[in-house]
Amino acid sequence: TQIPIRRALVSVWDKTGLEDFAKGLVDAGVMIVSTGSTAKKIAAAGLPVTPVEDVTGFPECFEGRVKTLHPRIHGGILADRRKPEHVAQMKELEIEPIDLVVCNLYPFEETVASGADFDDCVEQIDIGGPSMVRAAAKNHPSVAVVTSPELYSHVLEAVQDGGFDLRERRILAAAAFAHTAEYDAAVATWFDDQLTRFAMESMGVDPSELAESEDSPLPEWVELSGDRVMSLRYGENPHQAAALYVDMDDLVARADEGEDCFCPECAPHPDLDDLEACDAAGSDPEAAPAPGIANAIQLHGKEMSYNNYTDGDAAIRAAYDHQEPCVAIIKHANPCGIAVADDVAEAHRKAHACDPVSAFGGVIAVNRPVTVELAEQIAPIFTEVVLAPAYEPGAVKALAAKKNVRVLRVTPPDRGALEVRQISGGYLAQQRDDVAEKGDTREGWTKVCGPDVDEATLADLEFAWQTIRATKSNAILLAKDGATVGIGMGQVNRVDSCKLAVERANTLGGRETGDAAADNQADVAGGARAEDIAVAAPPERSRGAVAASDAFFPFADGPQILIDAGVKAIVQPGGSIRDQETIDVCEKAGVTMFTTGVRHFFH
Ligand code: 93A
Repeated sequence: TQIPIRRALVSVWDKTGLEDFAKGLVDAGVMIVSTGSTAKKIAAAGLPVTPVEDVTGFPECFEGRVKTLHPRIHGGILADRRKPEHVAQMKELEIEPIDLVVCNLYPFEETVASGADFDDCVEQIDIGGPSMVRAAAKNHPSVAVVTSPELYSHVLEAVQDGGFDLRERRILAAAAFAHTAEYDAAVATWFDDQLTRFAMESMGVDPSELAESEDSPLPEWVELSGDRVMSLRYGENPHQAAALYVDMDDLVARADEGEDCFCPECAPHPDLDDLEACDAAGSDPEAAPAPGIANAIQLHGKEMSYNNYTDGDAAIRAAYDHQEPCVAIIKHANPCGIAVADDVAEAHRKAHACDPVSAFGGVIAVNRPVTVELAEQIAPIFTEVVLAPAYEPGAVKALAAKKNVRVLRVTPPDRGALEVRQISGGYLAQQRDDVAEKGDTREGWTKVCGPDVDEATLADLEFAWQTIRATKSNAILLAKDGATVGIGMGQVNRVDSCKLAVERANTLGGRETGDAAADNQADVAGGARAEDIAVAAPPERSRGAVAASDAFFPFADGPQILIDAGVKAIVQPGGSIRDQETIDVCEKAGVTMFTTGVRHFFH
C-alpha cells in the first residue's frame, strides 16, 4: 500500500525548517511545486522548484487570494489513482499527479490576537490552504498530507523508504481534517463574536466598556435576592442585559459551619494567565468550590456567558444522575450524548459517538476527576465548557491547548435542593428532580409484557431511565451498552419524539450526514481515534437498543415506531387509560416492557 512520492506541493505560511526539508525532498528525487514566498525561499536556498503559476498557466491574482485554486492543482491532488478512468482523464487534461501536500495555514488566530481590525482578520482567513489540505486528506488512498513542520523529518524518512503506507496516510488525513476543522472553528467563533459586537454597536452599546464594566448593565430597578457576583456580557441574546448572582446566605451558613468561605471575595480563583497555577488548582483537594455552578472556579478560558451557565447546569445535572463514571455532552440544555463506563475517557468516547455532529461546540460535564487521557481526547474537539469536580495534574494544561475552552471546577448542588424559576408576577419553587424515587431503579419496576431480559438489557434500561430526566420533555431515549444512541427531545407529542430518537440513532454517529462541514467535526473526534469512534457507532443503532420514555405513552403509535426500529425493551412510567393498547403491541412484537410508576418531565 506504499505510494512513492515523486511530486510534492509545498505551500506554507510557517516556514520553520523549510530549507532543510526541501533539500531532503530534492535529494530524494522529489519534484517540488510551490507558491509565492515559499517557492522564493526554496529557490534562494539553491534548490530546484516549480512555481505554481508554471503549473496552472495562470498568475497568482487578487493579492494572492487565488494561487492554488486551479484544476491543474486540485485535479492533481484529487484524482483517484486506483481508478483507471481518473488516471486516463488526468492524461487527457494534462494534469500531473501530486503525491504529497505540505501546507500550513494563514495565521488567523495570531492575527486576531494581535488586535488587528475586522478587514485584516478576514484577509487572514486561508481559503486555498484548507482546500488543498482537505482535498489531499479526502484522497488519502493516493496522497499524503502534512500540516505540521514537526513532521518534516518523519516525512523525509518515509519518502526515502518508498512513501507512506495506507494506515499512515489515514492517520495523516485524520490529523489534517482535525487541523482544518479547528481552523474553521476559530474563524466561526470569532465571526460570531463580531456579530455580537456589531449588534451591540447598532444599539449604541460599547462592547468593550460592557465587558470591562463592574456595574451591572441591568436596569437599576432590578432587585434580586442574593448577591450579584458579576455582570455578564449579555443574556441569552446580545440585546439582553444579564448578571450572575450567588446565594450569599448559603455561603455564609456554610462558612459558619466550619467550611471555608467561598464567597466571591474568598474563593481561591487562580490567575487565569498562570497555567501552572490553574493546573495545580484543578487537583488541589482544598480548592473544591461550594456547591452549584454559580460558585464554580474557572481554571482556563474565556469568560462564562449566560448560556454557558444554563447549559453547564444542565450538564452537571445529567452527569451526576449516575453513580458510575459518566460524561454528559449538552447543547441548548439537551444532551447530545451521555454515557457511563469504567473510566471517564471511555465514557466520553461513547457519549461523543452518540452524535458527533451536535457535540461540536458542546458543554461537557464529568462526574469524576478529568484524566489527562480524557483531556487530550476533548482538546481537539471544539468545546465551549468542561465541568468536573477535579482535574488530574496535567489535565487542565492539556485542555488549554484550546485558548477559549472554559475549564471549570465545580461541586454538584445538594440533592433535592430548592429550584426557583420566575414567572410573570411571581416565582415558582420546587425540589430539584434529582432524588431517588422507588421507581427509579429496577427493584421498583413492574414487568408488564414480553420475555425476560438478561442482565445487560436490564442495566441498559436502568441507564436509559436514569438518563431521561436530563432530557427535555417529551423525551424518548434509545440506549445501548451504557450509552445513549438516539435521543428525541423537546417535542410536543410523543410520536415525534419516537421518530426523532430513531432517526437520530440511525443517521448520526455513523457519519451519514451530508453536511461536509459537520463531517469534519465528526473527524475532529481526534486524530487516530476517529476510526475507533466510527467503529463504536455502527448504523442502524436502534436495532437491539432499549428505549425509555419520560412519561406514559398516550397511544400505541409511539411504541410501534420503536418496535419497527428494532428496539428490544422499553421502560416507561405507565398510567395511561390506554396502557393496554401499548402493552398489546409490545406483547405481539415480543418486546419487553417495564413500568416505573414515576415520571420525569423536564421543562
Ligand atoms: O489566499 S489563499 O486563500 N488562496 C490560495 O489559492 C492559496 N494557496 C495557498 N491561500 C492560499 N494558500 C496559502 O498560502 C497556504 O495555506 C499557505 O499558508 C500560504 C503560502 O503562501 P506563500 O507560499 O506565498 O507564503
